[in-house]
This record gives sequence, C-alpha cells and structure tokens, in this order.
Amino acid sequence: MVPLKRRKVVGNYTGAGHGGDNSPTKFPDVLLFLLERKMGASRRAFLSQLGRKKGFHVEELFSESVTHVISENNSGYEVRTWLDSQRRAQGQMMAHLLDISWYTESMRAGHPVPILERHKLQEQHNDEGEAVVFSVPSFACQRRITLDNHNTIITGALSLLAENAELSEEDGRGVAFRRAAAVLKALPEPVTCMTQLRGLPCLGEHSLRVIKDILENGESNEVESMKQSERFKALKVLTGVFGVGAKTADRWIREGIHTLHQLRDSGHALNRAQQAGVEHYDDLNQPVTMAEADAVGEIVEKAVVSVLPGAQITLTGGFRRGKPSGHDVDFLITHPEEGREEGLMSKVVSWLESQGFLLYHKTSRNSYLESANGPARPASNMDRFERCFSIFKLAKVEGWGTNQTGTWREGGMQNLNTAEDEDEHEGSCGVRGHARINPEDSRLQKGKNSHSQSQIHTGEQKYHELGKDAGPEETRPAGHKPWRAVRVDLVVSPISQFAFALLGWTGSKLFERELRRWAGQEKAMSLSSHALFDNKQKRYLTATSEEEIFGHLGLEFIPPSERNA
Ligand code: 8GT
Ligand code: MN
Repeated sequence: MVPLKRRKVVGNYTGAGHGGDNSPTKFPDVLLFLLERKMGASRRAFLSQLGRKKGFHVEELFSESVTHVISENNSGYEVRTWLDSQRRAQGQMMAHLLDISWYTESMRAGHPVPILERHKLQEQHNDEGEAVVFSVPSFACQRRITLDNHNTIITGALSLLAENAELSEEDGRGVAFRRAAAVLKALPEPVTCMTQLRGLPCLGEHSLRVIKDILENGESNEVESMKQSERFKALKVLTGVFGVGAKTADRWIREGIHTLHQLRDSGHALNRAQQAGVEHYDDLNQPVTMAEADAVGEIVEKAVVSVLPGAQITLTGGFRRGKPSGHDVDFLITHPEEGREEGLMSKVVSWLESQGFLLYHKTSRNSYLESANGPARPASNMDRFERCFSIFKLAKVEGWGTNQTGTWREGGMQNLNTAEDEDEHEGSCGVRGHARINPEDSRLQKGKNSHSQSQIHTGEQKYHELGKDAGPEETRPAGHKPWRAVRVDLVVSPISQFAFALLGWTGSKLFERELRRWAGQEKAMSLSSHALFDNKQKRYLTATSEEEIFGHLGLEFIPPSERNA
C-alpha cells in the first residue's frame, strides 16, 4: 500500500511524546485507539489517518493510557474480552468503550463530541431488554451464511433493489444492496426492531430505510412500486432471454419493446445466442432442479470419460452450495496430470453434439498467461479458462423430477434454427441471475454453423423420439415436449489451478467478490480463479485445496454450504 503523506501541521499543537504516534494533537487529554477486530486493517488505517489529520491523537498500539476505545460492529462484551486479552495488569479499565459513530461524529465536529448513551457499546441485549443486538463481521467471506435465512422478506426486497440497479447498469448501487442483503442473511434470527441493527456493517441509509419500512408495514413501498413499474417488468422479460444483457434490453425498451411478442414483431436481428434464448425462453426461465442437475452431471461425466479417461468433473455453482435449484448447472473439468486437459473442451463438446445433447454452445478459449509480475488482469471480470456456455437438451422420462438420478436419456435428432444474425457486443458478465454471457458470446459470428445438422443418436433412448421440432415453444401444446432445455456451463482447468477455479466457480457471486476485496484490501494479494499473487512478496502462492487458499488469505475456512452470501 502506498503510504499517505503526513501533512505538516502549523500551529500550537502538542502531543508528541504520547508514544506510538508523534503527530501533533489538539486534544491532549484524549487518547484514541481503534480496534482492528471486525473493522479491518485498511479501514482502521484510513480512519486513524483521518483522525490524525483532524488533530486527534490516535494510538497505533493499545496501552493503559488510552482513554477512548473505538470499535465497529463489536458488542461491549466482545471489546472487553479483547481488551482483557491484551492487558497485562488486572484492575479497572478506565477507557470509554465507544461505537464508531462517536468517532465519525467527532471527526465531523472537529473535536471530541460529548459521549451520549447511544455512543456507548451495547452489551448483548439492547435497551428494550428482549431483542438481541446482532454483530456481523465486515466482509461476507468472514461469515457463515447457510441457506437458512431468517429474514427472507428483507433480503428479498434488498436483492430486488440490487437486481434493478444491476439491470440499470448501476453496479455500485447493486453491490451495496447485495452487501446489505448478505448482512441480513447472516443473522441468526429474524430482525424485529431497528435498534438490533445498530453497528452492523454495510447497511447504508437507503437499505436501512427499506428495512424500516418492512418492519413497520410488512413490505417496502419502494420495492412494491418498482416491481409494478413497466420498465422493471420489461427489463426482467427481455434480460430473461439468454444472450440479452442490460444494455440491449435498455435499447429495446427505449424503442418501445417490452414483451417477447413486440421483440419478434420488431424484426430485430438476433444473434445465435439470443435466438436460442427466445426459442427456449420458457424452459430457460424455469428453475433447474437438483435431479435435473444430476442428470446433466451424468451426461457430462460420460462425455468427459469417453474422450479422456481419467478426467474428472466437479459440480460447482449454486448446486455445490446446496441450493435445491438454480438457473443453470456449472461444472469444472480437470485431469490429474497437468497438460492432459489441453484440447479437452472441444472433444467434450463434439461428443455431446454427436449425441444430440446440445441445443446451443459457444466455446471460448483459455488465454490465461501467468506473468512474472502477477496474473495479467483480464480485460473484463470474465476469467480465461476454456469455457463453454451451452444449452442442453435434456430428455424427460417417467417419474420426471422426482427420482434422484437416471432421469435422463440420450437425446435424438435436433434441428435448431440457427440462422446467424449479428448483434453488437454485449458485456453482461455474470451480474444477473438469468443469463451470463461471455463478451465474445454475442459478437457477430459469421460463417458456417457447425451444429445445425447435428445428428441423431439412439443409444439408450427408450421412450422418446426427440427433437424434430423447430418452432417456438409457445406454438406447441404445453407438456407435450419430451425434453427440456437447460443452461449448462462447462469450464476446463489445469490441475495446478484447480483449487482456485473450484473456489472461484462455487460462488456465491458476492462471496467471490468479497474474497477478492479481502485479499486486496486486507492482505495485499490478488485472487483470481487461476491463482493467488502476493503483492508484497511478489510471488504466487500455490494451493491444492480450497482450505489452503483460505489459509493463505488468513481466513477461517468456510465450506461451500456456508458461502450463500
Ligand atoms: P444459479 O443458481 O443462479 O446458477 O447460482 P450460481 O450457480 O451461484 O450462479 P452462476 O451465475 O451460475 O455462477 C456460478 C459461479 O460462477 C459464481 O460464483 C460466479 O461468481 C462464477 N462466475 C460467473 N462468471 C464467472 C467468470 O467469468 N469467471 C469466474 N471465475 N467465475 C465466474 O458467473
Ligand atoms: Mn449456476
């Protein structure tokens, strides 16, 4: 980190000689100490610097002469426990234990403000006696967030606001709402009053307003009216088309296109991904079940071992975190011998295609190169493994959706309508729940479509003659289609990067983002789905397991089922 320049302060400040820090101070009787616990090193450094600039004496190390201990997101009990562990001498601790709000108000006022009740650290229970005051660490990757969410109404509302912000290309606001939702997801019980949230991280003014509304009225006015707004509804419909991102949807909406019918009537040229997206709209917007994910897994496994015996597949994404359903199925493929995985994707895809399992696919090449000075930063947040975005044709069989495995049968003839149109570059890299498009995905793809005549395979097919239909699904009687379309993402990783890839592709998206933020801000490291680079030591830290990566990052290991931030 670049050290901030210490400003020369002119004036009659005293304070040198207080030990630890020799910057001038205006308030010799006030010796501040900021607790790093839960605040984080970088925020602590920033706040300390701010205090010193304002003429406060902020100690680097805790000592008995400290008069004010400032902490963030800690209860009085937690701070006292920490202080007890630091102090050599026993005896009465005279320092005030204060919440960060006292500090920020003092900064704003330019002098230490009087200590009010609300500035004092709360004990386990708040003023109202009953409700627990919650405490949550600052980074989502420090929390254990299971699928057992006790505040679904609030997190649902905050997630919708996040989604709306993302669809409006306001990613900063989107992340802020996602972080707020992730704090609420971490709470051990339902929130009943606002005082319980005092001191929690990541809850901005806007999020707090929404939560207050829900606690008082059962729902948020803002969220309810947003859900009803024409723009939001149209954004949802249009970005629900695989291959359509926020930019394209916005452009269409400005042209008055709000529905799929209007899109069709508009005569807009759709690229190959979008055509498949329109064609399989209903299927792709219906959640994929665990049984379907298993069925896809069996097919992928068969493909992988057929083309490269010894290669391994791992289910990643939401299903690895234990989610009962998802918008797609994600797999990571590797081989225990470094280098054997090269060229694997195209073989897997050819096999799947020859068996009639693919309705759509687009493979991007791995262009990741390690450089001596750290991982070359990708131009976008997409990573650089060999990767295939696909739509599988998954056959339905008797007992569909109820049994665990073996619900699939190999597909048959397909006849995809894949006339290639062009559309501009759409960079909607994985911010939404519906379709995740590689920036290259929707670029103009000229030339022959390699799979428009892909072939039949009967194999184990017992019940159905698949395919042969080419029209939009709405034109077919519902329930008569013997298969359904399922989004599947395949990624191939060399074994040396496998642990990083596994961690990176397991999610959740916010958990990943927070891991990278933690690595950068707290550890001066750069984490990607390929590697971990230590910027101080100027070297890569290798790992063969996720546990090792958490270890390098100085974080407690969080298993996949608790990464549901
Ligand atoms: P789902 O149920 O909606 O499918 O939920 P999910 O499985 O958690 O989300 P996903 O959109 O399928 O993404 C799975 C994981 O892949 C997420 O953790 C996400 O961060 C990660 N991911 C992308 N795109 C990319 C990418 O380009 N590179 C890397 N390394 N990870 C990515 O979505
Ligand atoms: Mn997924």
